[in-house]
Amino acid sequence: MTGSEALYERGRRLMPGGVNSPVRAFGAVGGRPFFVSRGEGARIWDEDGRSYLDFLGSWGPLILGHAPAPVVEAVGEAIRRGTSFGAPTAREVELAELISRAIPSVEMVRLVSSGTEAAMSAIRLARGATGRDAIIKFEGCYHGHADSLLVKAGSGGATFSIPDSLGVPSALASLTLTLPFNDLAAVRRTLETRDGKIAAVIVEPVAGNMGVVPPTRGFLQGLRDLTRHHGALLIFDEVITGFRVAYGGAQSFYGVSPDLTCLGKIIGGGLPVGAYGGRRDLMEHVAPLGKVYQAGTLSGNPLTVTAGLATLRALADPTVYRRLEAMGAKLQAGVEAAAREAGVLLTVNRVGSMLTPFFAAGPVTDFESAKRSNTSRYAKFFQGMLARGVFFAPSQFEAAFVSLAHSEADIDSAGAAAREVFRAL
Ligand code: KE4
Repeated sequence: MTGSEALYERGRRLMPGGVNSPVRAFGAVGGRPFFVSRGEGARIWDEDGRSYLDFLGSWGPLILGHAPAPVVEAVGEAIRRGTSFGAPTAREVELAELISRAIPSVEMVRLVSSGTEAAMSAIRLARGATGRDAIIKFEGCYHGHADSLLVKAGSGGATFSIPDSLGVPSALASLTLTLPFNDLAAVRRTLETRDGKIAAVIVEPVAGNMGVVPPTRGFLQGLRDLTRHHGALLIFDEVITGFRVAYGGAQSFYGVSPDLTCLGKIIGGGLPVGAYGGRRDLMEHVAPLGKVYQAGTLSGNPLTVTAGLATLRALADPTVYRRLEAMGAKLQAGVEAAAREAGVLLTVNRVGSMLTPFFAAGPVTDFESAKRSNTSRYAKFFQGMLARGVFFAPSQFEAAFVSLAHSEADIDSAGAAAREVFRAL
């Protein structure tokens, strides 16, 4: 057995599916996962010495690529001073100041250790601050695995949700209303019929978890206006889009300010992180100031914060997002040209350096249209690209990411691989 195969056999005996997060098991694309030995720049190497151009980037955090010098040097220096203190440190203050300057709607912020914790805590805060229990989310949007958010649309026209996992009490799931993404009329109807009952609307301002689906014109501003009119809070889950689509996140890209924002991924530079923040009057409800409890042993961890600061400081250069846009557009053009040449039905949705090739006629504007994709063709695309040394997301309903470490030649290589793969589909 090879390196990855042997590790998989050992791992699956001790960890469910041999992985520590389900999507890594390649369930949606078939085959067995390879085990990574190292990453450098735009590439990763597996335990059998094969290398891949990496367009997953650890699901979003690695906007600078793997082991970027600023992060390696900063964390290498910080670790010699200790790994965790359970007491406040200067760099947590610096990161909070940087986030608030970059995202002005975040007047106060709490650092946590995952995007799940960020979204779960933002929901609890919204319920605590408004005294209301119900929340609205959108089909196809994912906000981590907290019980209230692991739900799916109920049957029939009812928008009350049902659990989307064993172990989620239906009583809790029914407090989450699930609506179609980009459907402002459904939001208006729900807020009107349940006026005074909705604590918050939580949304990925650019959906990444049904594949990339941008907001239609007016959708985000409509959510802003409707929630304000009905006394519900607007929560932008920017765990993916924060510092990805713009230095100020999707809220600066689209010019719509939420009441609360969830962050993660990029702000930790690849180390475990999450954050939630927003209006000061809301955040002052959070313990120890207020009565909404949330805590964490490793929240604001010194190494995470050091990696995050090094990453965000590198992104402060305004030319960065022009380069990410240009490279994202180049990858989209390469994949689209390959599909056209081979007569393969493909719709690529992209915002900046996050994109998804849907094997569907399109347009893909919500989860229903995303689900019309030919997922077995996506699986063949994924495996074909992998065999040619190009690593895309192991699911049709995820995003691919371009980093600052990707060169034009890397993007051309991906396009060439796509041409071969599409011809063989
Ligand atoms: P984490 O708990 O995985 O750090 O963050 C949860 C989360 C919250 N909000 C959004 C918009 C997210 O995309 C995520 C996590 N994203 C998934 C994949 N898109 C992480 C990959 C995984 O689950 O292993």
